[in-house]
Amino acid sequence: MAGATLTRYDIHDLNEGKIEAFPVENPPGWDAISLYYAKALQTMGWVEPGTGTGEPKPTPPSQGMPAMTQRWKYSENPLDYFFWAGMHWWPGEDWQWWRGLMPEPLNEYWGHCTHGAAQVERYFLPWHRIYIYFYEVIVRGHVDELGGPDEWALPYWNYSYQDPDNPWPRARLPWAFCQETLPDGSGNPLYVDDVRIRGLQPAWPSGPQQGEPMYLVPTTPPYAAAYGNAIYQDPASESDGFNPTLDGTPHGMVHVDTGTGSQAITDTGWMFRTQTAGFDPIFWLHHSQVDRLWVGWNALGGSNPGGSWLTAADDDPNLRPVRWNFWADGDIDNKLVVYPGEMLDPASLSGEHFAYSYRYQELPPEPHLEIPALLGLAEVVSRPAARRELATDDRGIEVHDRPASIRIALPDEAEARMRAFSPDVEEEPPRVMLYLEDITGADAGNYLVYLNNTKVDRDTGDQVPHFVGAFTAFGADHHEGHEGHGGMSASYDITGLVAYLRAQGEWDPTGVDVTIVPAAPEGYDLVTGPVEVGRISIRTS
Ligand SMILES: [Cu+2]
Repeated sequence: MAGATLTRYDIHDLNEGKIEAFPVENPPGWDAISLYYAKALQTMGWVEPGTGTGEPKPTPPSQGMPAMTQRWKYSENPLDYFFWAGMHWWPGEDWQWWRGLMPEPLNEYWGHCTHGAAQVERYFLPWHRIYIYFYEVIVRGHVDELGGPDEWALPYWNYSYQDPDNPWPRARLPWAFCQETLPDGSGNPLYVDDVRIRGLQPAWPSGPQQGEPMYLVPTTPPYAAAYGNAIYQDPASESDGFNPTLDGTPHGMVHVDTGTGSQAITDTGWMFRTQTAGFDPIFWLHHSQVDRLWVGWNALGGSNPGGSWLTAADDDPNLRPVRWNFWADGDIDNKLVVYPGEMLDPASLSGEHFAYSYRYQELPPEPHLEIPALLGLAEVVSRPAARRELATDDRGIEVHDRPASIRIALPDEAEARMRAFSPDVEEEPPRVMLYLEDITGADAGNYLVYLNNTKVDRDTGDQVPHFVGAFTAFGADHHEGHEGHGGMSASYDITGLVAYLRAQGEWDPTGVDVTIVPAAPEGYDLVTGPVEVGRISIRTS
């Protein structure tokens, strides 16, 4: 395969027989890519439900979550699934009550995913790219031994698929993840019917919608916010980086919804926590999609940063270690050290580490940014960064299961700085950004943000013009307590919204109402914990 370029396919298209190279007899059904993925996992230490020994048993006392060893054989061998899932995060690393249960010595290759604090956050996209690439290499080895397709590559779960007639049709689990058995009658490792492991099920198992198909909630899959992000804008570091907004939306949002059934049906699905996410086999298709969104963002002009940190990064003593160790052959002694700078263009990988390059079946379309278009504003992407502080509120706001609002006072100078928004002023309006910082909450979920509308509820979604965007607390527990970082942050370009509110007479020059609502449907008890946003600020260019 040296020099070859593999294609990563949309798994829904594969299951529906739309990819000719991998025909399906009675669509939706088993195509060779999905089937051999499932077969490979059977050989990578999958444990038939109900037959696991649960040894060792790192079951946390309060979560009610089944031990990972009930589904995956514990293994420190890079040919096995448990090893790769543990590389993302091994719960023993920071959960003291699990640590004692870990065989000694703690495996040094586990627990290195990158989410959260700025210095780690900049590695979020590249670390996961390298991680799933070498996982794909290992799975390809198993597929080859099983006599599967030579062109096997990791599919992607295209939950962000856009179809105006059928919104988010792929925001359901892929068909192959909804089948209890493979065609030969053996168990399907992709299928998980235990809501304590995976909250998103083929159908609602209980509650008012019991039996109906389960989808990610509509505000979870969109990627428009991430595509509007020109550079890294974490105010804590102010350094350029890779598209950090992708980490939150849709990446973290999808983790929360998949783990918790949109925060409604379980409290402990594996995808909900970074510590356990890698143990759900949907994880890899989710990250294949995130990687595809990165490729698509680059294709639309989003630029990657440069700098020596891309080829020299390794353990930083001040942070949870970021490591670049991977394996291509299952031999623990044949460690490959691959840095982010070596994989910035996955379509042309070269050098001894890479057996092949890869591409995606297709890239996502350019998203539609409605409000700026409506107002005829210039494309916000090319605008200068908004770093001049206009208003900051450090009181903090805690959001439980109901909407919560806070009023941010605007200074007298606000009106002068906003004057260009008036219809009779010719100059271009400033770019206006809303920052939410110090977002904490170890078991918190997804939230939606609105400006100047305190009447919204959990069913409002993005259906009012006051909708700003979403944020997730996924990963927030990762770096609570790290020096200088009280939590995660989210930022939104509200230039168009401010213009809209002024045009509608809904802009008050003395203050702005920020309302935060859990992104979970009404009618269900919210299973995620409260979130706290410690600091809210508005900045202009
Ligand atoms: Cu992830």
